Amino acid sequence: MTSTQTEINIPEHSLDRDCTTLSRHVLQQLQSFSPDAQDLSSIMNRIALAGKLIARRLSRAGLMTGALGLTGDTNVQGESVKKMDIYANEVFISVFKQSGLVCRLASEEMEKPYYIPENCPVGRYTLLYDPIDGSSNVDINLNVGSIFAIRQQQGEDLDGEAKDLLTDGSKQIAAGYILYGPATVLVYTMGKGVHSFFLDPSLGEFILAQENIQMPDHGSVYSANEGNFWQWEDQIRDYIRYVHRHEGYTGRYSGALVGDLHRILMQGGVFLYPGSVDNPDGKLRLLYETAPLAMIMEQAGGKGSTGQQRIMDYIPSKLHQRTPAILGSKKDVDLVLSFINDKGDK
Ligand code: FBP
Repeated sequence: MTSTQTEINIPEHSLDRDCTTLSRHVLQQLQSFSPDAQDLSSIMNRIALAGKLIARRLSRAGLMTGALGLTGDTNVQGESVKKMDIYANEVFISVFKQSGLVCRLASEEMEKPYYIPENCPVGRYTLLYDPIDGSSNVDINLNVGSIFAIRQQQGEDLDGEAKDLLTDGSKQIAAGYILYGPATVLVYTMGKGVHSFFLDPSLGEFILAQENIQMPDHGSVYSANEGNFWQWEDQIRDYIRYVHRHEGYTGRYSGALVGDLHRILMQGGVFLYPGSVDNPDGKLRLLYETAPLAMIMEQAGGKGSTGQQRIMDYIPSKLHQRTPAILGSKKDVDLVLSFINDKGDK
């Protein structure tokens, strides 16, 4: 430092934190600069780019012509498709073109996986994703999210049936979500803790906010669509009656799984989307909704159950397999499970 320069007091930690971008953090997590580590860091960086593009579109959609509303089509889930669902789905595909990273993408909006020819077979990774989670919120400017998981492709998948994806959650190399709320937040795990990043619009970068997040063992929040109450099994209804009759519980349900789970990650509690008489497997999809979020919950000290088994152990029989879901703090998930396994002695 020359004698003429003024000493600028930059707290070491804040500069270092401001420079901890997502791609740098992934390399730190992997403690390696190997080609595989670089690939995973690049994949996460492209997921971040998809998040920035979707956040920008959401922030402007209300002023744009034709950005909101229905397309008039029905997707493989039998749901009416929103224009934002299609936009976001295309964004995830576009950010991986010409990357040599991801050969195959499987999404809630596509019956079959999408293959990026120029990335195959060199790209050994598959991205599974829900481009817009909480679609019922998107046209009324309430919080929505994107959910993702990265898996390694096993075999050549020559018949395009992606059978190698029909395996348990331990095959997820990374998982996470992006919450489009007042701020845009990306939360991810690579099996070494859960970490959150806030999008700094002035930098256009996701910057590290919290590392190794551990959720409380118990929280006051229970999150469920009680409008389905009479379609649920007795045991689930008994659990809801219990939280209604006992102090210290409060209901919170935003209609967007990502928003409800983020609250529970930060404050504790439990989210449940049980099976019902008509839909014993419930509504939520395993490979790009409940399995990625169960990995996040477990890495943060929580749990994810179908009611009968760990969601992470569940082996799907088809790409768009649904599972009942109970996700959240250890003690709160155990309480729900105690009612499910209850033999009438409560
Ligand atoms: P989408 O991915 O199609 O939005 O479906 C998932 C979801 O919207 C979750 O985000 C939410 O928790 C749930 O479905 C709401 O379902 P319901 O309206 O039946 O309560």
